[in-house]
Amino acid sequence: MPGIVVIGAQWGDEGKGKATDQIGERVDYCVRYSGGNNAGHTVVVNGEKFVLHLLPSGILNPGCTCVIGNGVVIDLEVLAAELDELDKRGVHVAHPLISANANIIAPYHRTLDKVSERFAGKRRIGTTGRGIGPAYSDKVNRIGLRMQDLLDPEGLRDKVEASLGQKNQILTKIYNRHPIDAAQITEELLGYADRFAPYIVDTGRLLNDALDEGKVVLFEGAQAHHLDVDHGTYPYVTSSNPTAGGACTGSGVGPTRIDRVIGISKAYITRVGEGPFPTELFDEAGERLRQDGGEYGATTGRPRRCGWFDALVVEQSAKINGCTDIFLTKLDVLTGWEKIPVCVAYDVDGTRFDHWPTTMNDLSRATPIFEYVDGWSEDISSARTFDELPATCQAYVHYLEDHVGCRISGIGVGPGREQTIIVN
Ligand code: 2SA
Ligand code: GDP
Ligand code: MG
Repeated sequence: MPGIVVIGAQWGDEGKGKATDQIGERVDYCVRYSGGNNAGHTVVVNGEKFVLHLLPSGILNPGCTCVIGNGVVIDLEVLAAELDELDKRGVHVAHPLISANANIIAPYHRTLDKVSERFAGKRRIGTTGRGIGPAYSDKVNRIGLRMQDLLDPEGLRDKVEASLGQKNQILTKIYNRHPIDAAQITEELLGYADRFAPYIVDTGRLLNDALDEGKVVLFEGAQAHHLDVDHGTYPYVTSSNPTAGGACTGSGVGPTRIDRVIGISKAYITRVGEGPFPTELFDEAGERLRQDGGEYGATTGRPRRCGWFDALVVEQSAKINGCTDIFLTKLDVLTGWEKIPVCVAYDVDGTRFDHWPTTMNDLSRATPIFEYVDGWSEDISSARTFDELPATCQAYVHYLEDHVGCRISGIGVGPGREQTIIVN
């Protein structure tokens, strides 16, 4: 009864979409368990690129049933548009099943996200502006709207009114905005009720039954360990739990059902949005990584901040998530560097840290201590076995493995589904 979790081991965009799609060929269910359409998960099939925001990345595999779990926040307009877009492109997919308990991102959540970021000035988080934080705040504050509310129009009207009462005070008195009309919002949301109603189910029961029957279930993380609201670089984090434990709370399966946790990590590192990033490059080396890796946000198009591989970042993720193995992606992007720096420790005001610092205060002052590993010049994008990689490239992989304390079981050498090496 295998349950497999895929998580981002850095600050996101490690290639979780590609890994999920690739593993998805062999799984029965693919489940999103956290985040919302802040995610941008890219899948390239036969040279055709798909960027998924709310749909699980297994959606392009015909035998795979897709599920949007209770831990996800759903923008109905975005979900509908994403399905329509696939249809328009001639890709006919089975509709995902949606948890009755998943919360809804209402239009006012988007508004609040954008205005609060604008007013935050230098304290801004650099959010995607998709309404994620305000939707999760309402969930925790117990004034959220849930998918099951679409099945009860009167109840929904009531909940929208209750939620908006307080927000309109904030919008008008603090942000100097017009109040939002509850009736209009309710009608807008109910416009999606008929379309989604047949797919709103108890996904927790469904997944547990599937596991009981011996089906393979893949839980697809969004964002990453270091963006987790509990474990990440708070407050520069997202508002959910993308870590492996979030797969349980965000989908309704117990920890005893998880057999494998795969951490996805780039062969270097990127971050989008604000927050500490010890190995960030501000020179032409960073620009070269950005260009070679195509490092622009898959949702917002923002340029991603780029830096060298940071072993402390990935070692911490591997430990806290109980990773069984790591997929190392974008190794092809590092082709052509004579020496590749790897951060193996931090210096914080003269003190050496061999592991992730306990406090954000220390982390924000950390400077990287690098070791330099030999690079390679050969094009590796058509390699399909570990043995086909140049010797120095193999040595780089083993070097990272040693420093993060976790086996590397897969390697990405290009964006295509087939551009993957499984390491035996
Ligand atoms: P939010 O919108 O409230 O979740 O933002 C809070 C922080 O989380 C970061 N975040 C992300 N980081 C990397 N990738 C994400 N998805 C997109 C992508 C990002 C994009 O695939 O490229 O297109 O800009 C993602 N989603 C959220 C965000 O930058 C904030 O630091
Ligand atoms: P995710 O959010 O973790 O799914 O990652 P994104 O889709 O936001 O960003 C990863 C980018 O890298 C996408 O453009 C992928 O197509 C691409 N990608 C994934 N794996 C590889 C790889 O091994 N090599 C290269 N060159 N690109 C890759
Ligand atoms: Mg992404």
